[in-house]
Amino acid sequence: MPYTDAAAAKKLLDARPNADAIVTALKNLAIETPSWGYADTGTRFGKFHQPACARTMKEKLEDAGVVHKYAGICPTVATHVLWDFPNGPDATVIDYAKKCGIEIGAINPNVFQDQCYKFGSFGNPNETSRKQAVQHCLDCVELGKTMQSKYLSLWFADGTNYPGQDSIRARKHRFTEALKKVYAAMPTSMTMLIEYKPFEPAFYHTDIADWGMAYIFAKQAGPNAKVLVDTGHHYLSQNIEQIVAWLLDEDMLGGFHFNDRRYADDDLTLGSIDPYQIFRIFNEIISFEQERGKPATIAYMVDQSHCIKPKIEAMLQTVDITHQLFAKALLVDRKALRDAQARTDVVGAEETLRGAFLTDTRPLIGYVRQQMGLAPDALAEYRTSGHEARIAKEREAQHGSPSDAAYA
Ligand code: AFD
Ligand code: MN
Ligand code: MN
Repeated sequence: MPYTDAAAAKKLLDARPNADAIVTALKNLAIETPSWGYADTGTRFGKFHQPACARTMKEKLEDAGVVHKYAGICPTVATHVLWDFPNGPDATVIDYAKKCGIEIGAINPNVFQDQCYKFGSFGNPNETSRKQAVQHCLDCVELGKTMQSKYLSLWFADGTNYPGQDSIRARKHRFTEALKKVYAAMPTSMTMLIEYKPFEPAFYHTDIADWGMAYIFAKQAGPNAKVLVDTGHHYLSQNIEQIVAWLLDEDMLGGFHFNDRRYADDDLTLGSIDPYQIFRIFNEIISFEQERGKPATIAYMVDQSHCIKPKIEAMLQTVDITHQLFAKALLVDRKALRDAQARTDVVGAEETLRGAFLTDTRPLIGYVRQQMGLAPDALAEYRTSGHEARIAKEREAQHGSPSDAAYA
């Protein structure tokens, strides 16, 4: 059992002069899970029900609390305003979250579902739609204050589907104006995260399509606006760790939405397709932090909502692989890497990096988790708990199973 292999964990740590720092970093890693990752979802062609899924905000908070109970490193839950607070701010959510052992994290406005957003939100040529979108975001800032949230996390579906449909530059100017208005309403305790995405649902151009556009909008808005990197929001050939390195160096990396993809924004569980890429991202972060001598302020958040896996199990998988890959990046021998680079010893440098990636860090995760008073293997512990079957029975009895019509 890799997670309980104490000898392997000891061997790994004994070989590192910074063993204590590695263990501390692994204990302090905090990953925010998304409320929408616990509710029923599907594909663009239909929703698929899971009996154990969360139907209410309380159940989403309960599920996020269960993930934190088993994972131990997921103390906050990101909220999606229209889905989680359909009737506006609800201060009881804070207390219930605390009762579930977690706190409210990022506030995600929703300016992509109402009919008035058919041609966009901040970028819409129709002023009334733009005003509604700005007002919703201003309401979200107030909600964030009530929820004592540190982050206003903005993603826009805005763009066009056909050449000539609208002026790309006019839309850029509309975004600048709207973002500045929302930014001005934020308390200094809040950070605006601006998320980019190359395409979908817009298929000719997306108004915030890449990191450069998000960077410019953030710079225009103010010092508490940063870029949010969703790992699924890149073309297949893009070097994401290079983007991360630049944003870190410019102090413009606000956070991540973790998920994996084979083709597009598939929202698969992290590391299920390309774990090496996520390791390389963490390698850039850890080398930056070690060179600077202090941790960067980065919001590590999950953004997945696949309908094929049980929701809580999928979340525990993502959190566990994040912990493992983060540990691998912590194991990189930075001095040996720098020396090999300085000698242009390409193979030596690559083997130094790749050797850390190929190291099985499950024994180390198991050791750290036991130090935290947790079972060595969170997923195995959860899967044998019977929790999924229990809440499926309770929730179906309470809410019934939605008819297909409910998902039309
Ligand atoms: C969709 C978008 C984007 C956003 C998320 C939550 O592509 O990633 O962050 O929904 O609103 O996945
Ligand atoms: Mn996202
Ligand atoms: Mn996405």
